Amino acid sequence: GGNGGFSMVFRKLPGVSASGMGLRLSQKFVFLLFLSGLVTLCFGALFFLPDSVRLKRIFLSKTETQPVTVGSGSENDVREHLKRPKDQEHPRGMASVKGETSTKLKSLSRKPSVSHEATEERLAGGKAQEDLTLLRSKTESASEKSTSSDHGATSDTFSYKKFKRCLLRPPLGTDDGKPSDPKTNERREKVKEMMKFAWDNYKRYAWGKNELQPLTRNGHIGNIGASIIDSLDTLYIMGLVEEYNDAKDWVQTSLDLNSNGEASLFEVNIRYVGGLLSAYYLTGEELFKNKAVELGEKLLPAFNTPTGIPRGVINLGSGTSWSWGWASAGSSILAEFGTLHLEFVHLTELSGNPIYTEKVMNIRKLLNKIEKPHGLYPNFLSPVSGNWVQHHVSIGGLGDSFYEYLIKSYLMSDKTDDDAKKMYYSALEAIEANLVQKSPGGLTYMAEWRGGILDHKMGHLACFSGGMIGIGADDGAPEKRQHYLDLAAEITHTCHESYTPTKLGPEAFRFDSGAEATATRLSDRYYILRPEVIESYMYMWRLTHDPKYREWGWEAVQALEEHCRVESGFSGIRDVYTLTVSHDNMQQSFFLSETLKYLYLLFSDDDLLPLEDWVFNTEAHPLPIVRKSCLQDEATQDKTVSE
Ligand code: DMJ
Repeated sequence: GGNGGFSMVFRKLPGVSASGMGLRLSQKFVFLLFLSGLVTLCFGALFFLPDSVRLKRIFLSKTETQPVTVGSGSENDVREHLKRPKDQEHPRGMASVKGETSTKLKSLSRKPSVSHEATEERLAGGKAQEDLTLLRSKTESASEKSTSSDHGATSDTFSYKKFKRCLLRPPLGTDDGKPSDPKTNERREKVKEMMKFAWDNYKRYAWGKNELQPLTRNGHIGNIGASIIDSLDTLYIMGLVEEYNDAKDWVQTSLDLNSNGEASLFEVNIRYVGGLLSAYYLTGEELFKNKAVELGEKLLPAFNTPTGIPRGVINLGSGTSWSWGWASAGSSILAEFGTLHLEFVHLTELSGNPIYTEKVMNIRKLLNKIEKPHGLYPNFLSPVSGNWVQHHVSIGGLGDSFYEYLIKSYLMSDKTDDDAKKMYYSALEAIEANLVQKSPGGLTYMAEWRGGILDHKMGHLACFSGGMIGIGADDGAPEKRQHYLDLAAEITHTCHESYTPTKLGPEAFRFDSGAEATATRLSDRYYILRPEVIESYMYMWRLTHDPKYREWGWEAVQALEEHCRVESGFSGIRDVYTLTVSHDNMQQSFFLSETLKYLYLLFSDDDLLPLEDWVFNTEAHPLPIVRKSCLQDEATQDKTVSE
C-alpha cells in the first residue's frame, strides 16, 4: 500500500463564511435578493430543459434521485446468522508507504496542488468534455439498468446462495478454526482478548471516529469510522457477536458516504470497499453489498484522466479528483492505482456493472504495454502522459501492494487471469535480478532501486513480500517452485531478525555500514502496530507448518502486550530499540483489521478462511475466489459443498 495512516487523508474542507465578508445591511439585502433570483432561475431551468433527468443526476446527489433501500438481511443479527443455514438465500436483486510516505501523506496541503480534473474538463470542453459525458452516461445507464432492482447497487444475477455453493469449504471451518492443541488455543484466545480490548476502548472513547488515541482517550479526526469498517470481518470470524452487531448497526445508521472531504482513493478502496465486501461475503447481509457498490460508484470520477490512470485523491461529495501534493509532477503512485483490482472485480460481480472491471483492466493494459527499465516498475506515473515520472523502484512503500495484487488477481480469478500471472512472474524475476540482495551476515533482503543505484534499505512494509512470494510459489515455473518457497522463508527470517530487542521491528532497517537488519536513523525506529511481518508468518505457517512461525507470532503477541498495550487500548511506539518505550498515542485501524486478524489465523486451523477459497486484500479483508465456471453453471445445484 501507499501509506502509514488514514485519518489525514479524509478530512473536511474549510467552509466559506458569509458573515466574514464585512458587507453593510442594505448591500446584504440586495445581494441576497440577487442570489435567490439566480437560484430560482437555475432550478427552473433544471426542470424545464430537455433531458432533465440527466441534469438532475448530475446536480442532485444519488440519494435524492434514487432512495437507498437497505437490504432485508440488515435486521438479522449475527447470532441468528450463525444459527441459520449459511447458504440460505437472500432475496435477489435487493438494493442493492510507508516510512517516507506516511510523513508525506500527513503534509498533504489542504488545497489540491493540481487543479481538479473534473472541473477543468467541464470548463475546457472539447475532448475532455466528451470523456466526462461518456463517463457520466455510462455510469448512468448502468445505474438505470439496475435501478429496477433497487438503488443501482446490485445485479439481478448475483446469487449469494450460488456463491456459497461454489466455495470448496465452509468459510469458518468445521469448528470456527479452533485448534485441537490446547496451548495453541490458549494463544488464539489471547489474541481474541486483545481484539476485544482494542475494540472496547475504541467504542468507549472514539466511537464513529477513524481511530482511537489511547493515551488521550479520544478519537482521531474524521467521522467515518475507519476502525469500525476495518473491524467488521475480524469481529465476525472471532465470534465477537455483540461487537459485530454494534459495528453493523453503525454502518446502517451512521456511515456517511457523502462526506465532502478529501479521501485517498487507495485507502477508501482497501479499507472501506474491501471491508464492506468481506463483511458481505461472510455474512450475506445485503446492507454491506449496497454500501460497497454505492461507494464504488463514488470512486469512478477519479479515473477520468486522459489515460484512465486514476488520480490519488478524490472528494467523494463532488467527484473532483487531484494528485497528491507531494507526488512529483502530478503523478499517481504505483501502489495506489495498482491496488484496486481485487475489489473492483468484486464490485462488478456484485453489481453486474462491467465498469469497475473495465477501469482496472485499463490500468493493467497500460502497465503491461509500457516500457519498463530492466523489467522493473517505477513508483510514479503520470496520469496525463502515461509515462514514468521517476525511476524509484521499491517493494516497500509506494510500490508494494501493486505486486501483491498481480499474484492475488491471478489466484482470485481461479487461476484464469493469465496476464496477471505473466506480469507477476516477470516482475518477480526483475526484482530478483535487480533488488534481492544477500548481506555480509547472510540475510536475504530487498533493496530499493534509484535509477540503477541500490539503496540497501528495507522497509517494514516490504516484509509482506515473504508471504506474497510464498503464496505464489506453487504457480511458478516447476523448476522455480522450491526456490520461491525458500526465498519467501529467507525474507521472512530477515524480517524476524529486525524484531529486536523489544521484539518489535523498526519502520525501516539497513544493510550498509555494518548494519544487519537494523535501523541506523533515529527517524526509522518507530513501530506503529503494522502487520506485514506477522502477515508473512501467517502465510508461511499455512504453507510449511514449520512451528517456528507460530513461535515468532507468539513473541510478537507478548511484545505487543508488554510495550504497546496501555490502559485504554494499544499504541504504536517511537523507538523499538528502547525498552522504556514512548507511545505515539495512536491505535491504527489496520491493527484491528490486519495485525490481530493474521495473529488469530496463525493460531487457528487452516480451515478458517481456507486459502483454496479466499484471498486477502492488502488490508487483510478476505475476498472469495471467483469461480466463473461454477457460478455460471446452473447445474451447480447438486454440487453442494458449502456448509
Ligand atoms: C495497511 O493499510 C495496508 O496493509 C497497506 O497495504 C499498507 N499499510 C498499512 C499497514 O501497514
